[in-house]
Amino acid sequence: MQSLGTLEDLPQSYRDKLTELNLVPLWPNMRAVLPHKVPSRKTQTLNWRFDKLRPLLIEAGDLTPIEKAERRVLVLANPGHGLANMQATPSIYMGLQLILPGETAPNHRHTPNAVRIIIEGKGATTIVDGEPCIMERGDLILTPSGKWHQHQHDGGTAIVWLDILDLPLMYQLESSWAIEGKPQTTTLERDKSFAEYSAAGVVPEFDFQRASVDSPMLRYPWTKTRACLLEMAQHYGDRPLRITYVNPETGSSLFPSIGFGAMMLRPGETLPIPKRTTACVFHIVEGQGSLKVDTNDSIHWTEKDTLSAPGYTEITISNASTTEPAFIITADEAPLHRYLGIF
Ligand code: GTQ
Repeated sequence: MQSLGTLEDLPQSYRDKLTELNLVPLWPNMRAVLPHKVPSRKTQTLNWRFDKLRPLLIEAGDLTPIEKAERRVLVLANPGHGLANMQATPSIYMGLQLILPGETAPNHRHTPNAVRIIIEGKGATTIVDGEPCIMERGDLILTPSGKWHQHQHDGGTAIVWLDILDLPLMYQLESSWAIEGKPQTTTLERDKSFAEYSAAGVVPEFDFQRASVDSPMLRYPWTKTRACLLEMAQHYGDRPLRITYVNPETGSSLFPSIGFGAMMLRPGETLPIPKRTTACVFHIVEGQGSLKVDTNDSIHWTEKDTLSAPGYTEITISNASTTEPAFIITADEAPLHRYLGIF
């Protein structure tokens, strides 16, 4: 690889004239933006341990009333991207949200797509365009771009969930904005997904119409995903037990930006994840084990932890238990990479 001229090679007077006209010479910066063969990555491998985080989130409940927060969230910020930029990966934002009994996170809508993964607590509902989605451990609740959503909590103890949004991408595109709305009234008794998409290939006889919308299913219950993985384990020999969350009408990813998946690690299993272009995040629903990225030291994880890893790496994920399976939900930027032709 040829070494290129530096900025210092150029006379100061010339550099000043370039700056004056908002011009920059490419060659001193060429290798920074087009590194040889492997991209530079800011995403660091990291575990946001729930046991460390939880007390601070609960403390936020004392320190900041919901009226002063709109959303009471501690953001899982990857230091590689700069903490203030609130990014877990180039396109993924993650945060832990707390709602106390009786509180409502008020109605709003925004351009970023969002998914919540419930971590603990019961009795909360996210109302999405009038559709109330009940929130239980491990469920994925979608609030797609532009849809009104408010969270209300009628349960007896605090509820905590993980928010995953394509906010950094929208922000970079100068397209991230929100508006606040009046409180929603529910137009249904419960979410439509319950009846319309609870079993593949079966729909209610009356009033069902194939949706033409991008996100016909707003709630993906964990109990179904977990049962599916356990069923696969019966028939898959030693093949990887991984599923992808899809739009049930089209088979495409939940969002054009972020793709979601889940995996089960058998007792004692070590799963190599083939090298891919996309950064990835992992949320541990059940179990304990370790994550190894390239030749770095393994990182230990346990239930309710959330981890990140950069793309273009060999990732190995191991279940430390020899008796219990582990269950993990993943999110990555694969749909976007595929669209761009770089996956
Ligand atoms: O619950 O609507 O973590 O709008 C960040 C922005 C959660 C939400 C976040 C949001 C929300």
